[in-house]
Amino acid sequence: MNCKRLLLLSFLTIIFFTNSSAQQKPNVIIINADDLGYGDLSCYGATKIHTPNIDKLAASGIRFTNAHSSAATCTPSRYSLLTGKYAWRKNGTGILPGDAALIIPTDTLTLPKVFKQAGYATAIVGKWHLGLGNTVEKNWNEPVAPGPREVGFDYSFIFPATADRVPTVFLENQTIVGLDKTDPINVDYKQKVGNDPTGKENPELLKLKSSPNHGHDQTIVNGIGRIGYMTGGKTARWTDEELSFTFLSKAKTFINKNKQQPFFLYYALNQPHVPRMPATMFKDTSGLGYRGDVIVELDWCVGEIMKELTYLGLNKNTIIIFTSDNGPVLDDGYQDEAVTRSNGHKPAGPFRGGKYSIFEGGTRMPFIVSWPGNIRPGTSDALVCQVDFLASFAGLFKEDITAFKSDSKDVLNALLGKDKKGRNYLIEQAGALAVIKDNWKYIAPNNLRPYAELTATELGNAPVPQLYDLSNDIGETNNAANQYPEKVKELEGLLQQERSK
Ligand code: NG6
Ligand code: CA
Repeated sequence: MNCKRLLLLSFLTIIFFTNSSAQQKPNVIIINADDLGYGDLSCYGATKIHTPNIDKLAASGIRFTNAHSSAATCTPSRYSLLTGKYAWRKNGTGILPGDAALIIPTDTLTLPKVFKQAGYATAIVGKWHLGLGNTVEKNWNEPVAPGPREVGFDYSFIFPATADRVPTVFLENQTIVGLDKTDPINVDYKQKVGNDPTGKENPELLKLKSSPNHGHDQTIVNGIGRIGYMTGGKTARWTDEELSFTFLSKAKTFINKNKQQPFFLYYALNQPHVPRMPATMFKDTSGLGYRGDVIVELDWCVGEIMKELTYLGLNKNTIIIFTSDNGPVLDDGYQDEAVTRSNGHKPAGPFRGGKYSIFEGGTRMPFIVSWPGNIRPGTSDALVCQVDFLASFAGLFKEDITAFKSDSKDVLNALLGKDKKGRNYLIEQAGALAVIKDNWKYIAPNNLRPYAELTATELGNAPVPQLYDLSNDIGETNNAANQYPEKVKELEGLLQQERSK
């Protein structure tokens, strides 16, 4: 062989190996919906709502029936997903206002950092709600740090908190998008700033009225009253009807840019969180009002991502995990007909309670893992939690995280359908804490209110120990604590042990 041919051959070999080793690592997309319940998808038994794209994802993967978020509200749930730690161990991890400081320490290992160490490009597109910057007071008109980048995301396109909290703007790589510097943004959660109309003073300007006594009557943006006050930044404010398209297009761009190398995308959808304001093409498509319509919209977004992966030839080498951050709620602050038009739809499926609740409705999540060609489709009742992503992917990449103190368990085999059990037990968090182990569920006694009037939620709190045998009482209606004192003791012991860690 002459010298030139040898050179060419070695060059081709290098290209081949670089490419093939990159190809071997699967891309990972975690799609996290906001306030979507176990019963909100047709593949989980919904009959009044149709979610054909997510159903297709489920049919190509594993549909979990005993999978959980670690908390029944957004901030602690998302904190756990990204840090691998239970949020109840740390103060200040409750639902954050839109001007909060970052609550994830920048020197801790996180899920995106696990991917980065394995050579992945990482991104978050969607809802953040974990705080930004080091302080509450901050200049929103300059790049804000620390934030997603310091937590491990190479690229971020987010909104800071929730769709019902100011500032109602997007940040790309921690800089507000489309801001006119001559009209600076000012945000305040204590008092009104500037002269923007508020829902309280100018209800006649609202296109979506807030529910009585829920608040959501401060600064009006796009005809919707929000929590918190803001002024300025008129060109940067979002239009709610475009939220899903904006996030979807940024997610697709990230996928396209990184199609040649392994990537991790955390796609944090905001549907069906309030305010529910679907794009026009989805209005009145579900028959259940805007809550149903934004679920149809969410399903469409998932379908578009799947189509894009197929178009790029990445569908076989991409793991998609679809789940939600906490259970469902109908009236969470706006008069959007979610209650009056629910038509018998059961957003939490067979479970009791919902968002905010320590009953299963609060944290038992829709949860689908798809990896075409690599996992056998089916259902699994293995006990898994979003807090486990960190250790499971570290396991996949053979990263040694033994020195890292966390609550995350390597349940990779369960996620891939090879293990039917999952974790031994799990601590769930709402106001109170609960333990779920085998088919038993124990809720620690507490003095919190049992019922939230505003959202009509059974919170699951009681001053006495509660024990439910989920094998024949999935709806947690029959407290069996007196019947099984030993079981109560065992599970209370586990809880104490976890608390003292
Ligand atoms: C609550 C809001 C609710 C929602 C929730 C956060 C009131 C009365 N209700 O405090 O509308 O924004 O916070 O939801 O203010 S979460 O999914 O981000 O946790
Ligand atoms: Ca939520």
